[in-house]
Amino acid sequence: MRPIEELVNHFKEKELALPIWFEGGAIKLIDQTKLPFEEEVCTITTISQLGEAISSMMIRGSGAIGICGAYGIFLAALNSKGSSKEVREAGELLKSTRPTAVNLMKTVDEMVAEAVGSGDELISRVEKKAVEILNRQLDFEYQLGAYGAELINDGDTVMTHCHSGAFGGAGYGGRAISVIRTAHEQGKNIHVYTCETRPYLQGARITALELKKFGIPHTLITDNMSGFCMSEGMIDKIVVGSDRVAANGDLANKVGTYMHALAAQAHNIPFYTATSSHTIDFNTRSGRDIEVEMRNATEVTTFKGIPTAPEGTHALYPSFDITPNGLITGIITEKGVISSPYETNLKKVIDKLTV
Ligand code: RI2
Repeated sequence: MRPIEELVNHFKEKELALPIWFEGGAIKLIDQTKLPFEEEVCTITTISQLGEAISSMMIRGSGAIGICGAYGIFLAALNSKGSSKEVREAGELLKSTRPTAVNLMKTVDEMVAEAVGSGDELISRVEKKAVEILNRQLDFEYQLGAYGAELINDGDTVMTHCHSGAFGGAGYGGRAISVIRTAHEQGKNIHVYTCETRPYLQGARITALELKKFGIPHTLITDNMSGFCMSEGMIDKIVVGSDRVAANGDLANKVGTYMHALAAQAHNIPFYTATSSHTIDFNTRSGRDIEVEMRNATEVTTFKGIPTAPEGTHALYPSFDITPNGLITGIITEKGVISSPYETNLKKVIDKLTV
């Protein structure tokens, strides 16, 4: 059995909610557009299929699409019988699928850097790196979950946005749900308000599914209810995921995050992002330098193909927004919770272990 298949079996024994894995010579992934009503497993045998799965958001979540980079480059090495040229080409295709989450770019670059030599030697090097990255991503979730859980008190109501969870990461809880799940597993009595997150509904369809699976009490709200809930004193803390953290601490995350952060500041509610060193990008100076993915606006004017606006209505779909660092109370990482001034404090903590 290949090392990567041994790792997958080990992950499955840990009962992780894997969004993607390697089995029988192919990549398998859960089609997240079908959740929560179907857990359809798709078999991916080519890089173009994987690229389409990422672009169409069959698999999504910055941690999970980062992991696609690991599995994808390994698949390319296998399919090309160890051709460094074809592996490099596969890397460029994967990096072109979605521009905002930095994990994908970083992971692909790490994997392609191992694709030296040729044939079985190249395949073996690439597979070894994939195993290292997959283990690292899961360790991040346990570690950041533990640091973040220290911020959560017994009895807290925690709001989150989008889905920053197991299916969006390495299988324990992604970023935000790793914090929430760890606090719950420590016996803290917490309640989660999850925003539905239009138009893809990551919150209603996937976060609610995971919180139910983990036995964590939760309430679903629409995105435009967050201000009401905060003004009524229903929310004690907010924890969201992250697609890219700039060198100055500005945060790119699902659209709507910025709005929640503004309301949180108005109501003196602590606002945290859960991330990892792998999502902090020192090559991006500030949020102004982060490319926000603009997705097909038909996802706004229809739901599951049913029109929700008059024919021909013009719509807009920025998939992310930028929350300025001044609205962020703390950045939860696998090495602790980093506070402002982020420009200096991020480098102090992360420089030593930037991956
Ligand atoms: P982790 C999602 O974007 C959201 O922005 C969410 O916060 C993040 O990625 C989850 O990833 P999309 O891929 O923070 O659903 O859990 O568009 O890594």
